[in-house]
Amino acid sequence: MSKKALITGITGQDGSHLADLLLKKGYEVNGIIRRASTFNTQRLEHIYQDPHTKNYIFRLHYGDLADANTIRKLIYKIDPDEIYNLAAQSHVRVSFDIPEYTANIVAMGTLRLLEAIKDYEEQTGHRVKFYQASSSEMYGSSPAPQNENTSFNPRSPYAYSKVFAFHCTKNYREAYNLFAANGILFNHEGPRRGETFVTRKITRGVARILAGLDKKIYLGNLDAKRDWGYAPEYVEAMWLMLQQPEPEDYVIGTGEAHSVKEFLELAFHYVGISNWQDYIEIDPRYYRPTEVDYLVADISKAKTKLGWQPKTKFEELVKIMIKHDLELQGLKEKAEQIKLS
Ligand code: NAP
Ligand code: F7E
Repeated sequence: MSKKALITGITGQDGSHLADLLLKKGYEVNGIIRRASTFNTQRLEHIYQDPHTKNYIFRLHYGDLADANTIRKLIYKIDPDEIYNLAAQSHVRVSFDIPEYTANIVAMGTLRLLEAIKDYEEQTGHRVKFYQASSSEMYGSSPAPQNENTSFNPRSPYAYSKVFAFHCTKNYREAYNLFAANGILFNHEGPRRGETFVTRKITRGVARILAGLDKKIYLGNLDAKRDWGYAPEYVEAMWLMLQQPEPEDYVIGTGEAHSVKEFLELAFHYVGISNWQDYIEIDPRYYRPTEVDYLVADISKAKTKLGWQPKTKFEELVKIMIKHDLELQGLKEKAEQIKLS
């Protein structure tokens, strides 16, 4: 019998990569999707299965983390071995505009899931492993490098909601013996990254400028430093956390930090433009009321205990993303000039 996984947030960047990974490992993959007025499964098109397919192993179910009743019913219906909670209003800047909604999904949504799992385990005796998508944003203003012992100083509604969810996960592990692990992931990116996060906004913007569609990219704070890794490698770490004998919390990152400005310079450099300043305008609307200046991971624990380490370096990540966005704009020749290692 193949293992069954349930992924919340399966239509997102990480959810789609995790679905790829678990299908390759032979899992039956179940995902929760929200009802939308247009298709929202673009990142899943390559693995989508019609429900009438024989041996249907990729199953999508309607649900929402705001809806405890449906979540509970889905857990009973699917009977999963592993649950990965990746669903979130995940945009930090937007969380200042919609704090209550962000907390409802990110904080309370996690609590709803954990309560449903606890109840399900008590009723059925079936042990379910739970992964919580915690975030480096929880560290906020704590000095870098950050590891599992660094204190949290959240600087946004998104971050304090993730801190709540982190502690819920830990408490359900300690109080009710749930197999519940937090992955504290630093920024991870790639061609499937949402278009309004800064890395993708830059690579997409550069490609659109070259295609003659835009003249400028409007950005906020260029001085912030982040530890940027490659998303497909990070979902491997999520899976590894649930294969350990005991549930624990792990920091995942690259151990290297770069500023937004460095990302910009490199993205323009790969398409042969050195006067990148001419194409950038600072728009204060992208500033955050409280910013996180400097995040960089200390991944000693993940290296030792999970045997995990990142493979894709910063320069390669920028190349992968810019190449992809050039291809999307039909700039085939330009894309071919960028050679990946
Ligand atoms: P993402 O691309 O923004 O995907 C978020 C997912 O959550 C989407 O599938 C979205 O569905 C779903 N979702 C949003 N609100 C929901 C709700 N009310 N009920 C059910 N589903 C809902 O995020 P990501 O980059 O893949 O990140 C995955 C998780 O890791 C998130 O929890 C994020 O906060 C966390 N995280 C991300 C990073 C990173 O660098 N990427 C780092 C640390 C932690 P729609 O497609 O319908 O919008
Ligand atoms: O911002 C600056 C911005 O929105 C990175 C999420 O996945 O990673 C992500 O959160 C930096 C910030 O990512 C623009 O001020 C400048 O300093 O790409 P971002 P994030 O806030 O780090 C963490 C780990 C998560 O958990 C989150 O879910 O870039 N910045 N100009 C800008 N950022 C955006 N979005 N847009 C700009 O125009």
